[in-house]
Amino acid sequence: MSSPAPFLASSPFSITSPRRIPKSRFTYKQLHQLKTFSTQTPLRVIAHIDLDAFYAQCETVRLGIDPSKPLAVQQWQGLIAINYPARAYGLSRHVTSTEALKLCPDLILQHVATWKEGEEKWAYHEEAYKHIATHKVSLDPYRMESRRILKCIKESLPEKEQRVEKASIDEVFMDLSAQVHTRLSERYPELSGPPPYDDLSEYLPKVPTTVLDWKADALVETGEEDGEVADPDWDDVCMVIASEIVRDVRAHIKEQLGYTCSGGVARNKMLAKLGSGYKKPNQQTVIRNRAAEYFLSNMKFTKIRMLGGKLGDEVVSMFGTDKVKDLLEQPLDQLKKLGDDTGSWLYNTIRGEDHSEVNPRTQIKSMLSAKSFRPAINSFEQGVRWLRIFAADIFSRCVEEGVLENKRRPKTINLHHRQGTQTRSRQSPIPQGKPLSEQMLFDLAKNLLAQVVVDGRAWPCANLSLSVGGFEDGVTNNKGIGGFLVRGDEAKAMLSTGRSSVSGGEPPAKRRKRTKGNIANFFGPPSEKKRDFDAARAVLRAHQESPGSNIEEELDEIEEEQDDSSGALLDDAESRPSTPPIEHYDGLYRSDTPPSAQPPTPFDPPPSHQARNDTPQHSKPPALHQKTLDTFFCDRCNVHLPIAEKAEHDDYHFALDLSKEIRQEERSAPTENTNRKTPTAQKPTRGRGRPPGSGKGVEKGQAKLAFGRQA
Ligand code: DCP
Ligand code: CA
Repeated sequence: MSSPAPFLASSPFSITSPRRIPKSRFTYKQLHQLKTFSTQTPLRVIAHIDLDAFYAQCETVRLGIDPSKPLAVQQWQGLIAINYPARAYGLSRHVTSTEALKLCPDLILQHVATWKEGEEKWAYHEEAYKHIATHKVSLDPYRMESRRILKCIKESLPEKEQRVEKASIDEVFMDLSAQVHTRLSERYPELSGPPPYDDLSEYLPKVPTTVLDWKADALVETGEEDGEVADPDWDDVCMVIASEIVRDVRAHIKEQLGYTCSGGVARNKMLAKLGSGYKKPNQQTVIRNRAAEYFLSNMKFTKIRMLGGKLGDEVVSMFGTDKVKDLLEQPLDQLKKLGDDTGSWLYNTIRGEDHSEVNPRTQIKSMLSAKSFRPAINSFEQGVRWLRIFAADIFSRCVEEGVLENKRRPKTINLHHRQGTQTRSRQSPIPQGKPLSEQMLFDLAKNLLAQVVVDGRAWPCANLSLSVGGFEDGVTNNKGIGGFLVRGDEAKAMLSTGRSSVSGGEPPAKRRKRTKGNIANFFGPPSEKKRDFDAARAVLRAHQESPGSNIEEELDEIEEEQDDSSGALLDDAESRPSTPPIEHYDGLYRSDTPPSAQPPTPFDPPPSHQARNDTPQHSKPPALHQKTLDTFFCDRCNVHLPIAEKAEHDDYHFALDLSKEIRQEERSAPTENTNRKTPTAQKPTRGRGRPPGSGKGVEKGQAKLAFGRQA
């Protein structure tokens, strides 16, 4: 494909030359823009790296197993990662461990590490799959490896010319433009001089070669007869150089850490990601500009980044096709039926245009640690044991975020509690004046659970989760006393963003004086309940008496506000047939979402799932299970699902509601919050349930798997 028209100036022929020497299609200006990582130059080069069967490779490397042996990573009875030798036996994430062993008797099954209830550190436990009731999955080993890989990638690129963005636990984007510019100038001195007449709109000279060496790279076809033989231009040369860099980076990872990965090279993130998934494992694919249009037109748009989930489903149902080719025929105003910003974004995306930046800054806004209980738990004491794990888990991730160096720290802590169909949430500010510690998080969490318990009807509890949010850059110089306290307005904002909310099977609870509890709800507790209640009351009392309790007092002042957040969780639920166990996913919000597309929840799959054939079941369009005796009907998704999936599906809604609530809190400005009735009142009007616009390439709020803690 040729470069888009807007990039062309007058004519790629030298007007000063009497013989009209043919020149490049690109100008000096466009070449210079490479140095500054401009998103506008057609010479731009972006790479995407995706680890092959990541968790499986982590286990293979950790255990020193021959990588040609089939291995899968197990979580309870399911498989979450399958290496390529095992995939040859037809194994996928959809088979259980028992079925997998039937298909591949030599399969090595390694269970993920787990935290045991009440313990302070995760470990690889024997027969962990038997302990779903008392253990919680830990992704720390994979996070650690992920960090080492990121470090290795950064080491293999020149410090001043690198721009690397971690996109998920096993994916990275790299903007190679500046480095490519340097190599270009070194190799082709004719490019390093100033433009003729110092005019940056002059065209570059022609590439002095007609053949480029792509080594072992897979090149996607151009679809044109002369596409392959047409002379290369500088955009092709940029890609060859970028491809060399990617090859070196991949070799460095293999050499240093033993992992294989796949790479994609193209002019933007969207195409680069499609490239890395094109041929796996251990290969790299280049999508030259001349091939991009043809490559995309033969693709299902549901494979494109951001179109794998709800938005993609919506487009399919609106236009009755999942093919890019068909969608290309739709004029812009038709696509704008999806909303102005989304329509424009889609229009450009299917034409291969994506000017989003590679953003090296991690912008975690919240972290979540959760556990579904089967069987449910029944006491405050049991809950507290899990909270210790959650606090340890979250604190270690906060350390990675630089809380100890006061780089960033969270402002609020939230506890979500599910009992039957009812979800309760409690939130409190995290005191900002003293160093954040695991104990502090644990104490705050315990206090929040105690509030739920004294409010009554806390047991049996099917799901507990703890999250911290409102991450802000820390203040490194001395803070005045004001920095130590949450001020009235701020506290108000925290309260009104669902500090105490109930959703589900009963109407919103009346606002209570939460630190006092609601004894009326606790009619004649039998002795066990009484003990539970007393334990919770004791925690609340201790918390009130602690030196930091001035914050609570301030909050109590505005306690009487009506809490009307019960509707907050239900308005725009995504339909998905089932979900992975929520322990898999971290609530890690980052700034990388398509313009106007709904930011995924913390429980959305990593984007890699949305762009490949082996899409796991939870990111497919809603299942169309027929109604049978073995199904149940989910009225939120409007589908019949196998009864066996009910518990998991309920968890999914719980997780979804939770993430929406967190998101809602993240989005709400203090002034809006105090008046909040339901989220519908805040919803933007464009599109269906979309956040307000970004058509300017602003990306925000994508949920990703987290990178791990420091090794
Ligand atoms: N993962 C998970 N649960 C899922 C999907 C993925 O726990 N439902 C984890 C395990 C994977 C890792 O995330 O190893 C990365 O996901 P990918 O989709 O990139 O899959 P793999 O890396 O396993 O395989 P591929 O070679 O296809 O990238
Ligand atoms: Ca992967």
